[in-house]
Amino acid sequence: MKRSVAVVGAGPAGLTLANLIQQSGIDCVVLEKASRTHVETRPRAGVLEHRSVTMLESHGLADRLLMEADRHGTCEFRVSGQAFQVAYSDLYGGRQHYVYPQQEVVKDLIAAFLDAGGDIRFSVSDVELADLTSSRPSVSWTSADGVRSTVTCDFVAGCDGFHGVCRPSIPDGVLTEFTHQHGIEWLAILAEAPPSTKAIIYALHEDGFAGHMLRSPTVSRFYLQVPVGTKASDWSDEQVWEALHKRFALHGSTWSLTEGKIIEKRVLDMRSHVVEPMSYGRLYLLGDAAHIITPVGAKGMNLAMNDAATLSHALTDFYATGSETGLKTYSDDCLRRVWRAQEFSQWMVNMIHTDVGSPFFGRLAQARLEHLAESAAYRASFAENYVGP
Ligand code: RFL
Repeated sequence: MKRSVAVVGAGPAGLTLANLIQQSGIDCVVLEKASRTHVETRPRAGVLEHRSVTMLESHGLADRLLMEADRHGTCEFRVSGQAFQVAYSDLYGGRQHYVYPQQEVVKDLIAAFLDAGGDIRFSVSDVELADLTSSRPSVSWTSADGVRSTVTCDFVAGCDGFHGVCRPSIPDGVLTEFTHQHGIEWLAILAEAPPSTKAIIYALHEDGFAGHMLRSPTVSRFYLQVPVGTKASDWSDEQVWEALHKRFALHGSTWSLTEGKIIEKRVLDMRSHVVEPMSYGRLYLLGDAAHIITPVGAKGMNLAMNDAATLSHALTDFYATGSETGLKTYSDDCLRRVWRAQEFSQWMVNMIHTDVGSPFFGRLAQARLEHLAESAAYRASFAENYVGP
């Protein structure tokens, strides 16, 4: 089999790239380890930045999203039973977040790609990359019915997430890895409960952080900071709701938290990871394959889609004019955005956790929050980074 581009992984990065390059007339095949049902029902992120939506819209890929997504322009902080809100949309040119679950983004991108004649192979195994520094690299895989195939191509797009095979196919010593373990763990909870809020809530409590994110009119995501080393099974559903009620509580308010059936409970180990450069020979890494960011600030899915847009421009330019400029600057262009997001996410991690590092950092978190509550200039900077510069 011959294709211009082999895309490994059908998450937000791989599917965005596949759609954009297909629209530019560049043929590709997408190879995905999981089944179509699995990728279309895997709940993860749910917040899209204005920039990501504009990009999808300009390619005709945002029709359902624009109809169904909730718009958000305000978030709320709760500290010691008191709440204050930051109307970040008003502070940054009316730009808003779009609340739309990642599995719906994936569903829409798969449908658009297949409708336009795209080729996705689901449930593949034993994916192997070869000849990455030659002008004709190749990717081999075994299909669900056991047939081994190989595609030779001009470029390989490694969109297979943090645990994929693309990054490990790069020889030792080529990549520089930057890793930070935040020393924090969150219990991520998905519940069939209508949101109890119109704005994302970040609550700081002496027992630890709690977050209330929105996903849909019937499903909410919650986060609870838990002691490092905790297992999800250590927490019964009753304990989860009890902790959420306690950490979100407001003094002298009638606000209440609506409970529902808990459909997912998993522990997130908060870490950040970036590799440099994001390419090797004819292999380009995108999204989580190249960088992991904490969920604080909701940047992961957006960075993955932005990488795809950058690589799509570079490939389109290459096939239209023969210019390799965009391919050569791909890694640096993406890394600038990635490090800026990492910086913001780290800033926010430090602001919403009062017990990380040492008591000194706890006091810094308090000072940062007070600054945010009091200073319009500080809030404007927060708004720019939060909703996406
Ligand atoms: P993905 O989504 O992991 O997709 C990679 C795809 O590659 C497949 N794959 C392989 N395919 C073929 N061969 C192999 N050997 C393969 N190995 C893996 C996988 O099956 C999968 O389909 O990576 P991508 O496309 O880079 O997208 C990244 C985002 O998924 C990720 O950054 C976000 O989900 C992170 N994230 C959030 N991001 C946000 O922007 N906002 C949020 O609110 C947000 N919340 C979250 C999150 C991630 C979470 N978890 C579970 C990690 C909340 C959670 C709980």
